Amino acid sequence: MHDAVFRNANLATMRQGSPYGSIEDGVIAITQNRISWVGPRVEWSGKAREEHDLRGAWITPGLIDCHTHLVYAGNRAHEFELRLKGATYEEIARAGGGILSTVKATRTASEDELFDLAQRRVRQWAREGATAIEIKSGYGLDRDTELKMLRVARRLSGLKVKTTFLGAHALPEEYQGRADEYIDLVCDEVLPEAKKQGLVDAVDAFCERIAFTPEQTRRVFDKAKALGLPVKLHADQLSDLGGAALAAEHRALSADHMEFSNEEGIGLMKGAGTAAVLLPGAFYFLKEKQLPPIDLLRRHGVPIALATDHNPGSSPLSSPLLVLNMACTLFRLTPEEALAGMTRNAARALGLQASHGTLETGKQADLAVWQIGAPAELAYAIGANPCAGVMRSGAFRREVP
Ligand code: DI6
Ligand code: FE
Repeated sequence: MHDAVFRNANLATMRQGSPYGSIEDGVIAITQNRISWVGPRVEWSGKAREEHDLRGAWITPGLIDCHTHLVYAGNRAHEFELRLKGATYEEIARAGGGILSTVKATRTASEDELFDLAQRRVRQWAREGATAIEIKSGYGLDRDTELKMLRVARRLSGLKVKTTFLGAHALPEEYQGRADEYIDLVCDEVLPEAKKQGLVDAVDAFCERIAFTPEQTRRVFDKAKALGLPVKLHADQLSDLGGAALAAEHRALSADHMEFSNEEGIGLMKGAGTAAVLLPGAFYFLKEKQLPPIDLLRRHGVPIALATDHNPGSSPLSSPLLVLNMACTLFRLTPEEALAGMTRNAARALGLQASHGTLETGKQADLAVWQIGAPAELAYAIGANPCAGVMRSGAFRREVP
């Protein structure tokens, strides 16, 4: 006997093998927060305590946003104005604006203020069918504020949250000219404490001309490894520093951005099981010209995930559905690749592939219900929201908060 069954639904299971892994006129059953049966109606003969008629709606795995910087205070609308007058993102960062201006606001904000801001943001993801989100620290750049950000991320409700420690995001003002000493602080003090307090699921770094060198990134990754934490990398966003190869060398869960990544690095990623996370929101908002190497990723069979990169500087984007559309219009992904990017492959980029990202027996019952006629509509529409509800851990909510 199953706990609940959803009938009269079309299922985009996102299993590999057929387009969207789709099952029209399908049935999905849930028992103890897990998918206990999934398949076509004609093969279903089970019984369930609760029955729901979905009247032809589509069900997909809940969307997963695998790269965000969602906890912060303030905003950077003023820098947007400066950029529209011709300043570049790198120039603003070098002049002490950019990430460091968000660091100031985030250090000043109380933990409860940060929590209220983040909790309000998170609701928008749930409204658009997301059931899981990754959130990075990195706007504290000191021990107390990094820990504060991670505690806030852990307190959020409504979505499953994976936290990532991004202490190596930018060099704080008080360490100007002493980047290696700052990396000492990150490795010797902040990261071990965050780990000890149970606040970290993975470790990330920004390897870039305006941030940290490959050598400094290596030190952070070695420390993460010593603490038993998986790594990911902001790789080759603005220039090719060999980020893709560096991520692969450390068997990273993902290399993210990748606009300037080279083929050698991409080949190594395949061997290391490292996913690519593409971030069309940042590409769009910074008016980047260099497209990520989509064809190379396809040719080498590297799984492509997508995410909002939500942050106040380079991607103030709060819509997972718009990411699907942008991935198709800007990066020429197919709507199916886009949906895989925010389900199956996003789960991989977070190390959640055993429990999330597809509709399969045994996986967590995290799913989204959509009023659409075909799954391609999710990537096609701009600004529409056909989400009729989400289910997380087996609890269905028609009225998403
Ligand atoms: N790359 C990005 O796109 C964000 N962080 C990063 O390393 C930008 C963060 C910001 O501008 O506040
Ligand atoms: Fe980012």
